[in-house]
Amino acid sequence: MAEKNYDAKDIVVLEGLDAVRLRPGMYIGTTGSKGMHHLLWEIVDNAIDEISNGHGDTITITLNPDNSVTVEDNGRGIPVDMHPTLHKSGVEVVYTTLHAGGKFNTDNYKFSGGLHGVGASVTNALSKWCNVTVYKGGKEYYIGFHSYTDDEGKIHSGIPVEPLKMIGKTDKSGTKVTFLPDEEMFGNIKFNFETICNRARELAFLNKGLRIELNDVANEKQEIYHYEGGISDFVNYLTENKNRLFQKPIYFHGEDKNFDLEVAIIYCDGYTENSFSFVNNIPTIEGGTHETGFRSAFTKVMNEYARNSGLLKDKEANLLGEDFREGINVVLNVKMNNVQFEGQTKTKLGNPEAKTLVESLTIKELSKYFADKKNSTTGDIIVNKAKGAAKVREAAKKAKELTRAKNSAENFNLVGKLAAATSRNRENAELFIVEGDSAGGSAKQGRDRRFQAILPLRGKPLNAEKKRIDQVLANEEIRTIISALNTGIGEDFDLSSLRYNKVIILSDADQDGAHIRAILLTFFFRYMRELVNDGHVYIGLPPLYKVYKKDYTEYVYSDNELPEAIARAGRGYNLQRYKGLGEMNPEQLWETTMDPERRNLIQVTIEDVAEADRMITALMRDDIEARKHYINEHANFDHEDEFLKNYKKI
Ligand code: 28F
Repeated sequence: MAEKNYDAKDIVVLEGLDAVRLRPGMYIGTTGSKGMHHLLWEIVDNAIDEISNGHGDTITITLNPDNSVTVEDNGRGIPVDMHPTLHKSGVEVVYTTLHAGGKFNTDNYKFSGGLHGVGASVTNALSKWCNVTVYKGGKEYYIGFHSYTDDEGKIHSGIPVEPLKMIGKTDKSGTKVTFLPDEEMFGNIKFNFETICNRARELAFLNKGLRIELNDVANEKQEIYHYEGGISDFVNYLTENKNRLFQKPIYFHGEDKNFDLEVAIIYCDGYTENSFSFVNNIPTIEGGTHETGFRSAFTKVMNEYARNSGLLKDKEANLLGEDFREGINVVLNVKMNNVQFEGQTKTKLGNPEAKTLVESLTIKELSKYFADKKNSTTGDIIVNKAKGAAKVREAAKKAKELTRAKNSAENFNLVGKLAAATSRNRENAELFIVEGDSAGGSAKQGRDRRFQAILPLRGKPLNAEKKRIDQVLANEEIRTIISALNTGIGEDFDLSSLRYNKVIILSDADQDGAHIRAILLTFFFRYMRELVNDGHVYIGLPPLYKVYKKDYTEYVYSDNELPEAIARAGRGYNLQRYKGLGEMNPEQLWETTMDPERRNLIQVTIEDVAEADRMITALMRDDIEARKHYINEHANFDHEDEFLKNYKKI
């Protein structure tokens, strides 16, 4: 597409900045840490837009010691000329006008990302101050914005201190922005280096060739992300801890007017599907039309390949989509205009044209890929893997029919282990899944039986990562959980049948407990993901210590807090260390771990599905050595462990 060179007059003007301070949630979702990080991503998105349109290649993000953050790119620099009717520089318009930007004019940039496309003015509106430097045409320009309180006590933010001015000469080209989030708005304004690293890595994978440098000045940390392989490198990264069935990922790219598609595929020896899709760099966690289009095209092309190569005989039935999904790892990257997001968390693509375009482009490009003889080994591996899956599917279907009657009788017994709650109200109902019979016994006695149900788990439930669905279903512990929750699993999962609003995993604070917890989370992640996405899964934290004296008791939940608790207790204190839940009597278990007023819960949220998946894969590996290695590097099964760090503490 011919690119139009535009200037300040092209900026579309819609609204003023006050709206943002008034209702920040509308623009950045929350005023918590996630919302604050959003301020940064708005700026980074603009830099990415510029670079992905062919101008520049590097973005640097620097966390400064005063909590401000600097983003710089080496693009063309935001336009500095005067807007003809607003009589302000292009930079000032972009930073003070809501919805300002070429984003709404498809002539300017082919596609535009932007988490919600609201832009830099939102960041400015929610910052204490914001400084912008533009390097353009041999000159350096500067404008500063700040927030202040007027005589009537009203706060004004994003106000230019002076108009844009030329401050010197330069041979650089690009834009540099530094801002300090407003502490009154966000409370804690510390950026999280690791969170930023994870998203920056993802952005570097999704935008081949883009270089992102991250610096944490105070902690002297630096990371650089740059992938010439783009999403092919991404699927390799995602499957680093798995056994791949072929070495080079399938990769193709296809385009149509205002539509770009890029797909990378690799198969591994497991049975689960791992698909990650993105639209304009935004993860579409709930999938949508682009995924649907891809699946149908992939199944079609692979069946054609299977027939043409003689791997599937005339008399044999076509392989199903689900057969091709076992062990597949896909990254689907779409760039398009006018995206519509739907679904519970607005992470599902709704545009109907995305289905047909992804479908036709995939059929075209993937057929081309397999027409090439040197890719036939890969094709054969995939078809043979799918044939294996189809065989098991047929066998499982027969077995299921045979045992259906028997199962319904057994399910009844299984739930017999469950100490149900007396009230039928689901709203505040809680299910505690408790490690071990003795802790289970204490929990049954200590609970508030009106709304708390207890399910004790003997032994370790089966590792859901390594098994096919029929084996998962055959496991007694897992079946007990499924029947207690009442939702069904996998494709049949139905959230509206859920009997408990909170599902709380209670395991010991040791290696075994962590393993059980990881297994349960893997199971929920693989077979009841909606339960997790919808925020029903929690981890209960039992205390690690009791500090006590004659008339004084304090429970301590982490090693960090212990010294302070000891200081509070003063001289002559006693210290008890809990090795497991089983050491607590029913009253203690209630006071410390079950009473909604006093307990500590961690809500399991999968904000970063890709990282959670990598972690789960690593933790669940059969290969003990690799697992140990991973655990040593990343996790110490404390309450503060790495595994829990991705999950939000409530
Ligand atoms: C550190 C953050 O924001 N980089 C940006 C550009 C470049 C242009 C531009 C941006 C004009 C009409 C808005 C330059 N020359 N980094 C950034 N680099 N915005 S933001 O244009 C702004 C649009 O609506 C640019 C010619 N065309 C565009």
